Parts: sequence; C-alpha cells; structure tokens
Amino acid sequence: MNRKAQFVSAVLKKKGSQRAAGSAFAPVNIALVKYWGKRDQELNLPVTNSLSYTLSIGTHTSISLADRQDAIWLNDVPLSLEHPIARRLIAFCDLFRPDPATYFQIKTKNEVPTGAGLASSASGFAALTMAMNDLFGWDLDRRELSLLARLGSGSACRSLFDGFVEWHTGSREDGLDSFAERLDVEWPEFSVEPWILSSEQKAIDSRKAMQATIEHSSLYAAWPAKVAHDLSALKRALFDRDFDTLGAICENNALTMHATMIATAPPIIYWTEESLRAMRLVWQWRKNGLPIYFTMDAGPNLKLIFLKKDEATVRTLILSSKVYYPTSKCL
Ligand code: 2P0
Repeated sequence: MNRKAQFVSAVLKKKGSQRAAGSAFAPVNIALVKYWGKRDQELNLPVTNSLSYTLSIGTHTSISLADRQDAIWLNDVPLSLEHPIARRLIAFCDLFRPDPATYFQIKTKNEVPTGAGLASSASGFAALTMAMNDLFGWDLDRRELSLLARLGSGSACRSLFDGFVEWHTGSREDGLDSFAERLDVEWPEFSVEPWILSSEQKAIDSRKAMQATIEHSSLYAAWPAKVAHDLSALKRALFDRDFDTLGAICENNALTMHATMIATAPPIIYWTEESLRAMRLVWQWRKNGLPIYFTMDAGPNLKLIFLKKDEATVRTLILSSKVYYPTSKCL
C-alpha cells in the first residue's frame, strides 16, 4: 500500500453504510498568513502553519455511482476526462474507490465568478470530500474531513470550517496531525472581498510555483520564521480585535510571499500593472484615513480587508478608480 492509501485507511477506520448519492457545499477561504511550500509533496504537508478567513461563496458538489466510467460536470458542462481539473478529481477519487470498477458521476458548481482568481480548488476539494462522506456514510467529523480534503489540495483542509481557521503543519511523517481547526473568534464586522482585476489564466499553477520557490529562491529560507512571527502576532491582533495591526500583518505577509517568489530563478511574478495600481490605491485610501488592507494569492487580483461599516465606501472607491475587471461580480 502506498503512503496516500495508508493515510486514507488510517482516517477511514470503519466502513459506512453507502447511500445512492451524496451532496455538499463548501466555502472558499482566503489565507491571511499564507501556506507557501510543502514539507511532503505526496501527502500535501505544508512547511508552516497557515491561517485563513472563510467567505460565504463556494462550491456545491453532488456525487453518485456511475456505470462504466467516471463522468464529471463542471458548472453544468461535461468535462473531458483528459481535462487537468478532471484528472485531478479522478486521482482524488481513486483514493476512495471500494474497488477499481467503481465509477462516479460528479457534478460540481462554483459560485465563484469566472475569472475571479479565487482558489476554487480549496472549496472544490472540500465539497467533494464532504459529498463522499455523505455518499459512503463515513460519518467523519470536520477534523477528519479536513485531513482527507488536504490530499486533494492543501488549502482545501481550511474550507471545512467557517470564520478564522488555522491549518497545522503537524510533525508526524504520516501526516495524521496536519489538519485545520476553527479559532474561537467571532468578529462579524470583519470582511474580506475580492477585487478582481484580470480574468487571465495564471501563467504557472500554485503547486508548481511553490515547489520552484522552495528549490530556486534564495529568500525562501527566511519564510518559515516570517510565518511563525506573523502567525503569533496575527492571533494576538485577532483576539484583541485590533484591525489595523491585523491588516498590516496580512498585507506584509502576502507581499513577503510574493517577494520570495519574485526572487526565484527564473522569477515567478503573478502581478500585473493593474495589481500594482490597485495596491497603490489601497495605500492612498489608507493614507486618507480609511482602514483598508489587501492580501494577494497566486494571481493578479487583490483581496481587500476592511470592516463591514466601510463596505459602501469601498465599493464607491473601486468604481471610481476604474481599475477592475468589467464583468466581475465581485465588489
Ligand atoms: C494559501 N495558496 O495559503 C496559499 C497562498 C496560494 C497562495 O494554498 O498544491 O491549491 O493543492 O496544496 O492549496 C494555493 O495552493 O496548493 C494556496 P496544493 P493549493 O491559500
């Protein structure tokens, strides 16, 4: 048995009672302190802990058994089984087939607007894991589901929870202690919204980019200590509801992650001219007195961090800036 199969059988201790179909919804999450780099590529184990905030939009997935082969529908369109997304979903399903001749029909719909640059793989793999739990009647708790979702996409383990969520890197070689959990923080005023600047496909996917950064960036060595520092400072700011300290930590953590990528040979740059214009606008708005910060992931778009009371102001500023992707439904 390979290590992934061993991991799955350690989590799925007992056989459930199978139903005809399963379905689930899982939300998108945005990292405030980023996951960038794996200590184990096979089991998707991160180099560091990370901390995210869960949005309300996400992915709906249903799953049932199919006759002769897998069938995958994405946003109501059948997907070729050779499509990279289909291949990744099938590889994930392979871990859970009761026998090799068990096939699945999967229908998955993203509420995330097309071109949003939001990590739909996180909500997608979390929703698929929960739908399988429903289909197979595993009756797993959220922590166990988070362990399984992690095998599909690292950040998916954080999409099993709402609010503020921490993913623990863990120390075990078998990966059984690398799960996510919800932090005991309620902050209804807190808000994160995507600011969509481009619909272009990313030049390099994040899985390849993080590995290239580890192997070829002279700055990566400093990243784990930076994350440890930011995590403890961010948690303190969260528990104190200190918005400005929190925003400054998030923005700096994202910029440091990008600096680490930019220092890779050859360089990995997700920013466009619009990204930089949008960053400068946020800094200008802040200078003018608005408490607003941004974070960025493996793409050109910004995610704005502000308080709900300022939402209308933020929308007006973005519309008047004219720096946004015209058909975007976000902000
Ligand atoms: C994060 N990102 O913490 C970081 C910040 C992008 C930038 O997790 O290889 O799709 O499937 O574990 O989770 C995106 O990477 O990568 C990501 P895999 P994943 O949200």
